[in-house]
Amino acid sequence: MDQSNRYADLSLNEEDLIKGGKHILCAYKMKPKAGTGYLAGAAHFAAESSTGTNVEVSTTDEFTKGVDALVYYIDEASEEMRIAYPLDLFDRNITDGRMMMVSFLTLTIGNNQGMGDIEYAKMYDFYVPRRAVELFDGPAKDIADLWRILGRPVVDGGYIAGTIIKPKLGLRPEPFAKAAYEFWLGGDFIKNDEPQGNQVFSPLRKTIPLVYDAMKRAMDETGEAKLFSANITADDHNEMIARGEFILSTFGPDADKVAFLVDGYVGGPGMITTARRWFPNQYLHYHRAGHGAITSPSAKRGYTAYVLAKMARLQGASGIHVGTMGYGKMEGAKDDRAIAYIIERDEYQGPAYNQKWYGMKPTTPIISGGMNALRLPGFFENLGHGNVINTAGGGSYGHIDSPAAGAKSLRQAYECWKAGADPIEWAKQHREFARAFDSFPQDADKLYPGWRDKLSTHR
Ligand code: CAP
Ligand code: MG
Repeated sequence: MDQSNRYADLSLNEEDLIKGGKHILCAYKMKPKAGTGYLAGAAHFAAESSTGTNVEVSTTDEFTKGVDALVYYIDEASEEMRIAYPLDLFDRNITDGRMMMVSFLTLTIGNNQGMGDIEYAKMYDFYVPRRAVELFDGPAKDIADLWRILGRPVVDGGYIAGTIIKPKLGLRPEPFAKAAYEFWLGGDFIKNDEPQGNQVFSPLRKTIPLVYDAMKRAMDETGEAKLFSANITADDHNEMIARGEFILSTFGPDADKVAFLVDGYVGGPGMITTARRWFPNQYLHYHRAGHGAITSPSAKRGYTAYVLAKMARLQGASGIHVGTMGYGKMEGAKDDRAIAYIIERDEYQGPAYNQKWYGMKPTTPIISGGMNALRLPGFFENLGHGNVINTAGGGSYGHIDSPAAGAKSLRQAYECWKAGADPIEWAKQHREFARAFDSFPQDADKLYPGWRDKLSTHR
């Protein structure tokens, strides 16, 4: 059934829709199944994403039609489809009237992902009007709060050298805390790896006190504040609260140095909001493990990593992993810079929409995945700044001298970029950075050909 007479209005003007401020706009790459006309497929997509189904129903009235989602732009050649969703379609809390991300997802990227007449559709950008920005929580804490704790300027406080306790799993409490202590002797920030929690061989109630003890000893020895991002991911809301409260009570006077890590993609929006609303004093660290299933360029359905990051900021993530833009081990490309820019700036022109954030706190780009000191200078050059949290697991615990040397090599790499120095020349004056060449010789060969001879007397 062709529903384009109801669910499409190609006379609508995008600028007018934005000026009107009463619609969320979504841009998709969509291809209908063979035999389905492009506009007909798009209209059915909009119907299933708002007020319709595959047939007319007798209960529809004029009011209903007033909240129809409407296809307002298509270009079959580029598989471009844009839909305007009336703000009133989206569910609101009965407790405080706020909007909720699960409703955005269930409408704009819900049933429409499995329709019989749609080959695929993937959201690559969306626009929220000012009113929607006002109605989402946004971040409670941001990188300025971390820079303050670290004794840095709260504007452009720069690079936060971090790691992930490795191996990913298998450390019992004592070796876990030892690994933390050894990194903190040189670095700023440690996170649980995304699956680390309360495994039977590393009970959280035993591990966390030892981690706090390690933090205190490292702070005493270095005279520097340290940060820990503790994973509180759990299916059960009450379990998350129990973990968070135990961790905060354990860290006691240093609880402000604890961020909470949530595996937000696999956990879903509810898990993020549980952390955001129950622990508003803690930096909320959004790990996106699993996102590649739909954000990968090889995936034709779902949404992009850019969309994921934008949703995370609206939800209140203080920081989210944005990938390594082709410099690390995970999928990525240089122009993934956009994923950082959309969450850290107060306005940004994305792939389809210009988004203003009206002062909503920024979300920190968290850079992780195969990074080490050798890969960082090129990364910073591409991004254009270093106001990020970098968590390098292999890049720290794989340094041949020590985790602390690994941490120092990361910071030295940042300072090398900031100074605009040649990394080989910089390595001659910075031992831990030089030893990163020996630690990761394959990277060194690829990134700095001839390094062995040039650094022969400096390692
Ligand atoms: C990195 C990491 C990160 C992923 C996340 C891992 O470890 O801890 O979870 O990189 O990817 O488990 O692989 P390494 P992204 O530093 O040892 O690679 O940041 O792209 O979501
Ligand atoms: Mg990990």
